[in-house]
Amino acid sequence: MKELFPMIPKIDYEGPDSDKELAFKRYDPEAAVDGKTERECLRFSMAFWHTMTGEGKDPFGDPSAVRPWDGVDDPMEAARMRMRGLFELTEKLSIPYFCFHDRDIAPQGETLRETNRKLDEIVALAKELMKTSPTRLLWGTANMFSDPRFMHGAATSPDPNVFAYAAAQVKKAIEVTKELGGQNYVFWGGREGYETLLNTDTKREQDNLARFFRMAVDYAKEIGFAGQFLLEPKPKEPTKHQYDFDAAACYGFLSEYELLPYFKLNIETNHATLAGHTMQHELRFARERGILGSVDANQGDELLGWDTDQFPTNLYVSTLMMYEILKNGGLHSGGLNFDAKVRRGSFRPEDIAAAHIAGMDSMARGYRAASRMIADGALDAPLAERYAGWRSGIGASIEAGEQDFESLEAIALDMERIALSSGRQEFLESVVNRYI
Ligand code: XUL
Ligand code: CO
Repeated sequence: MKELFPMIPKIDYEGPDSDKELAFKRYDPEAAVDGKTERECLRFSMAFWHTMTGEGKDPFGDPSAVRPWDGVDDPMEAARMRMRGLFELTEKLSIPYFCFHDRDIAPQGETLRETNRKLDEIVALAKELMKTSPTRLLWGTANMFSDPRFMHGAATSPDPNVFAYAAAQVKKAIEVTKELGGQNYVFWGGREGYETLLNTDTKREQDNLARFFRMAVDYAKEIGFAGQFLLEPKPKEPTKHQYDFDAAACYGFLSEYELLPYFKLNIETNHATLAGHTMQHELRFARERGILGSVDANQGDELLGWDTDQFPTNLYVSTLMMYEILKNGGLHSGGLNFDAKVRRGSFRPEDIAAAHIAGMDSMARGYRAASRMIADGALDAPLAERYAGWRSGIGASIEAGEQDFESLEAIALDMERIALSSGRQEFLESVVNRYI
């Protein structure tokens, strides 16, 4: 088949000294680590919406991206080209997975029935391409935020007809995710949130959201979809307040509605920072509760307060991310999905490759630094030392449940001044720097 991106070659690993734009400097897909290849360990994924459907538009500017389907009038032909382009680029870049929303890969029709028909046609093409390609589906999802019908939310809409439409859409999206062997299914809360409390019944909306998730869980069981359901936290944008604010809010919601056994989280770096957290905080919170499922790897801009979805190039962040992921025993069915878009000025097709290379190199470098940090116990030893008091004496007795306020008062009343110990934050930061 004719190449759509002849200007992008198969990307080779050339090592840290390479100055070539289109070459890996750190990510070595075939390198062996713990009996696996780096490709298998890192489980990178390309986001269809940014890389294939994105056009380089912004609120002030028209499409800027130069793509092989420019000028193709038939939306279905453009959709076919995009799907072929996805397989071509993932293979050239040694990216084993991709992710999509239903509406990224195929255009809408007049009715949902017609929309589903178009979707089926593109899904069949993807399935055909998978026969000769190593590229697999990490997760599928439904876009329930672009169409005006979802302006007040989908599962949290005040209009039950919208709830019904959303249910039908997710039903179909789960079916096609299963059809393509998707390993997970993602719910990002689109417009599930509110603009003003003056017109919003927040309790009813969240009850309905839980009801919706319950129906999805039941349907997956009914059709034998064994993929992992993932909830993707985000605090704001597009709504002022998104219900799935951060990992802790998602955990509270899933616990309250007894959905915890069926869901893990898909945590995104830019969403973490929008919530006022570090990515490491979000990953740690999820990991400690056994719900770290997958990652949308990107980054925001320190100076901008919105979801800029840039490719992840910050090595400090990638190292601490990989630290939490490795401590989680990996991401299991999840992966590192580049929910990231090239800047508007990076309009060339080559920029797509360069951006993914930059992201993969950063994550691979973080992965290696974190692996060595863990192997050396570089942070474990100081941590164990800091909490040593809990392993014997009064600490062990408290943790064993043997103490109460009265017994502790008896110990404290005549206690000598407590000897303080340093948190050694700056030293520990220098330890991390040493490994990067
Ligand atoms: C939006 C976002 C989505 C989800 C999938 O901020 O991150 O692209 O990842 O719907
Ligand atoms: Co995302």
